[in-house]
Amino acid sequence: MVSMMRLSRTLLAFGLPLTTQAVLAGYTFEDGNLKGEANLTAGGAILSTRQVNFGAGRIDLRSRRNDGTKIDWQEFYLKPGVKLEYALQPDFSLLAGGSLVAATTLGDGDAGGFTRRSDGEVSTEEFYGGFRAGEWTFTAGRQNYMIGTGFIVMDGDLDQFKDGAYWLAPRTAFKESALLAWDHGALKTQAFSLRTDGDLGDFRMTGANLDYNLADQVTLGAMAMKVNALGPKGATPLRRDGMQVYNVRALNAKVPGVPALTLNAEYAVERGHGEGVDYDAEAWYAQADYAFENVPLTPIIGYRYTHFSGDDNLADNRQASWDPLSKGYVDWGTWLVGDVVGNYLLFNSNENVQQFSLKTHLNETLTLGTIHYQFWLDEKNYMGAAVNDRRFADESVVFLDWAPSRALVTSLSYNWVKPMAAAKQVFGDDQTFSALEMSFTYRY
Ligand SMILES: [Ca+2]
Ligand SMILES: [Ca+2]
Repeated sequence: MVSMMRLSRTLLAFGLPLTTQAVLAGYTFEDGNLKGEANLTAGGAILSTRQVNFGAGRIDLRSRRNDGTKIDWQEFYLKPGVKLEYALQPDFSLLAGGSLVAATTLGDGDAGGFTRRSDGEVSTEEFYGGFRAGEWTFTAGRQNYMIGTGFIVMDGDLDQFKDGAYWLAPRTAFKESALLAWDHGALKTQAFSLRTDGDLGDFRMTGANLDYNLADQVTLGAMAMKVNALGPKGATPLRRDGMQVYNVRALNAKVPGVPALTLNAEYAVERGHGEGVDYDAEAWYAQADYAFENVPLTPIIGYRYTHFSGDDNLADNRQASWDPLSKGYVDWGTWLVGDVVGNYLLFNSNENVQQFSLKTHLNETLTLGTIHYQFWLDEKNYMGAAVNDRRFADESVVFLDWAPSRALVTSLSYNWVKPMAAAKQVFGDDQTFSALEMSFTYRY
């Protein structure tokens, strides 16, 4: 379907719909019944972090070595792709597509210890075939798929270790997947079966999703799926075999008489049992954004509260921690909650977050924004260790996104995190963990 990554950060900033990315067709060609597109995406980032882990230092996840508090690194990737459609009849076409990702990490490796200087490789990203018959589409293989805003299902591949480019995260495709979609105007529904990569825990999600656009006033959605763990038992901290996930959402809701106000909300539960535990977790958010269209710089102010349940008893047979499964990334804070906290410290489980945002448009191509996040643990434990206080940290970011053309998107940001009681206790330090980030994405 669509792959957003950091490209869409600015598209969303300009209030363009997600489908705008379809406009970014690369080199297109048509020959009789065959039409296709070849495209190339290139991305790069230069990152500089200080007082990593609040002064406790960066821990390499593989060697457990502490590499100090000053971590600087660079990431690059290239992603060439091709899409083909061959019409056998006016209403029936064969479809095929594929792409490669070549990524690398240079310098000290990322601040979370997920990648090192030498990490990076070339691998197949998408590779699928299928057909379109009227309003029906069937595709199978390696492909991208996203539900809603990527709250639960979007990124099927965790970019870590030998993948390289942890922060840019160019890999998102699901493996050994099948997708049957019915696109009937305002009503869109899909049946899916998707396998994630081993870094994410190697599991399969099988279910169905439905979206209904109600007169452009709100898009209502619902999803139900089952999770099967395919990797070795105990390979991930959270168990998930046999889990059932149910999700309802209302996105881009307009309030009658208040066109400047946009509301978004979603609610999800994880139920069922397997691997000796009962699943009993929940996650939800509610967000309001207000756009001042007639004020200089057309500011948009926003507030969001997000809850990812935690587990008050890690020793019993009830797993109450929300499992983020294959959450994705579409824009600042969604669903990488805090560029520092979300990348290196908390991963959408056992977490409550208040988010205050302000975005302004300096001109057609420049967006200046700021976001302030306040983090609490939902239950008094962090990665399995007990803590005395729920208040975890505050993160702030100031970002400048520059999109001189539809093809090129660049971003400069400064992010800083102040530890609160829980983070101070966990890391034994109280410095401000900061990150200066510069990145670009170019798509032909
Ligand atoms: Ca990824
Ligand atoms: Ca429990």
